[in-house]
Amino acid sequence: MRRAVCPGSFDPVTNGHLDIIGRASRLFDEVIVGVLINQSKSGLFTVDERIAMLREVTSDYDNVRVESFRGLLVDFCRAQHASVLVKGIRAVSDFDYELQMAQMNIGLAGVETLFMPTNPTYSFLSSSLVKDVAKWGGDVSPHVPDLVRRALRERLNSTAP
Ligand code: COD
Repeated sequence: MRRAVCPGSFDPVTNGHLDIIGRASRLFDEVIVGVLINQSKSGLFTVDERIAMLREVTSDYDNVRVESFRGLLVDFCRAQHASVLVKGIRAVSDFDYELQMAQMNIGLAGVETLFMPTNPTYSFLSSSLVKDVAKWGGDVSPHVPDLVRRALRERLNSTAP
């Protein structure tokens, strides 16, 4: 079985993430979305909340499941019997660091990284930008699923649409 991991913080999931997950699901038999538990960085949403949102918005994909992980990503891949990571690349600036991580991950455990160019519609999109726009009452509806837009509005107590 060809199995891939799409890792990230997903705080929260955006349409850019979803585009990569959906495209990966067409290339692999199974895709595991890995949500990092980062003890040194508290997010806007808890890991459980991020997972719940991800499960809801990927529920149409039969071959996608969502799990959390802590520690090294390659250990998570090993535990999931996945030998490929799928990462979205938005711009050249992403590539520098992603290349370093890819080389480290193949050296650590032979885990390959497949870079997928972002859909141009989402090339500027990040969870941080979305949170900032939502915080100040901007409209994030083109950038996140509706469930995430509502969760952002509630969490940030914003007057955004
Ligand atoms: N379009 C396309 N792809 C996108 C977009 C977009 N608009 N936005 C994000 N993405 C993709 C990127 O591929 C990104 O890698 C992924 O989605 C997740 O993005 P984020 O922002 O939610 O998550 P990050 O970048 O914070 O996640 C970083 C990891 C969790 C992958 C990384 O920190 C990690 O591997 N940590 C585990 C510890 C470890 O193994 N460290 C050693 C690494 S060598």
